[in-house]
This record gives sequence, C-alpha cells and structure tokens, in this order.
Amino acid sequence: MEQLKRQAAARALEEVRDGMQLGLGTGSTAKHFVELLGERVAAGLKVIGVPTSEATRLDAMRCGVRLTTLDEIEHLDLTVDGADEIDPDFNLIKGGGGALLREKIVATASDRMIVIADDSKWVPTLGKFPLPIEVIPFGLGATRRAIEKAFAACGVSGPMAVRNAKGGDKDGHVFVTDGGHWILDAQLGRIVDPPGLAKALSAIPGVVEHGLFIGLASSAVLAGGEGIRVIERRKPKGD
Ligand code: A5P
Repeated sequence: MEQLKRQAAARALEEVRDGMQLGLGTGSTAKHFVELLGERVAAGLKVIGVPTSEATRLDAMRCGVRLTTLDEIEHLDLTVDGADEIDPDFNLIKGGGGALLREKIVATASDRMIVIADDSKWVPTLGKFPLPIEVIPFGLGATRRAIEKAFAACGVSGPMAVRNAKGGDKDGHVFVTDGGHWILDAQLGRIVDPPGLAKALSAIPGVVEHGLFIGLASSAVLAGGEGIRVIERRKPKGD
C-alpha cells in the first residue's frame, strides 16, 4: 500500500515546475509527496509551500522544503493532497487525519488540486468512510441536533461520535484539531447528494468546516496493482 501511495505521489510530482507556489497536503500519501519533493529541492528545484497541518509543516522542514503562509503570498499554483474517498464527480471526503479545515483553505486558494491516492479510495458513492465534521466544543448538543436535522433534510442518517485522540478509548482524550476544535465522525453509509449536504452543513453556526470537498479537485492520480491512472475533471474549479 505504501508503495502505491508513493507511486501516486511521484506521478503528481511530475506536474511541479520551477518557481511554483504549492499547497502541501496532510496524511500518509501526502507525506510521500513532501518527501519526494524534498529530494527534488535538494537537487535544485525552487518551490515554496504552504503546509495544511502542523505535521506537514514539520515534515516539510525536515525535507528542506521552503515554507510560507497565505498571508505572505496571494495564491497557490497547485495543491497536492490525499483523500479518504473520491467519487466520479470529483467530490471528496477528507479529514480522516483531522486536517480538513486548513486543507480546504489551501485547496480553495489554489489554481489546481491534484488528489493522490491508492485506487481503493475511488468509490461510486461517498459515505462508507465516516464524514468528519469539525465543530466548536461550545454548544455541541445544539450543533449535533442541527447536524442531524441537516442529515434528515438531505436524506441521510447514521451514528455520529466525537473523535478521540489516537490510542484513546471511549473515555480517552478528545482529538483536538490544529485550530483547537473537535471532530464529529458521521457514519452515513451513502451520501446521495454531496453538494446539497455540504451546503446544509456549512450553514450551521457551530460547524467550523466539514470534510466534503466539492468542486475543488481538478484531477486524481490513482495508483493500483495495474499501474497509475490519471483522471481529469472536466468541469472548471468551483463548479
Ligand atoms: C487529512 O486530514 C486527510 O484529509 C487526508 O488527506 C486523508 O485522510 C488521506 O489520508 P491518507 O493519505 O493517510 O489515506
């Protein structure tokens, strides 16, 4: 599996040109990309990156990739990031690693987003992977009820739980995002209308962000047993 992830990362690296401003994703697949990028930088490639998490910031620094912020630069040429699920309309579920908020800010600021993944992430319908929803701890009960209403209005339902920190059990510590928020993971099974659900969740005050990425990915690099597939989204970014 790690081999497949690295192959996808290597293929995406072929799209990187000298002088590019890059969004650097989070997760085990994106980590391969950062490491391979570091090798190219050591060989003379000049790029600058904006990391989507503290973990990626540390990885990029370790690999010698020069970093900046979205306060210092105005746009990004390309973001390369992993995903938990990708559907044929290029809707994504992201946030399995908890970095969805910064990932979405960076992807939105980027001209293009390439999703890198092993091909098990390519699914006909989103929802088997629990949908991460980043929430403010204050008023969580009210936020949960509003989320459940939004689910019902969008024709989905399923159990939802506050994410625990790695290694934590039911009584363990709550997972806290880089932004200081909590995550609810919702097991919905099948999300019939990802854009509709994304809109409904975004309208809830206690929801900081959710893991549905709609209209952001421009292409997917999928590595599988039979090689690499590069699939381009036809619609322009934002549609
Ligand atoms: C991080 O918050 C996520 O969005 C990751 O990009 C996603 O979970 C994919 O991670 P892996 O590459 O580790 O599967």
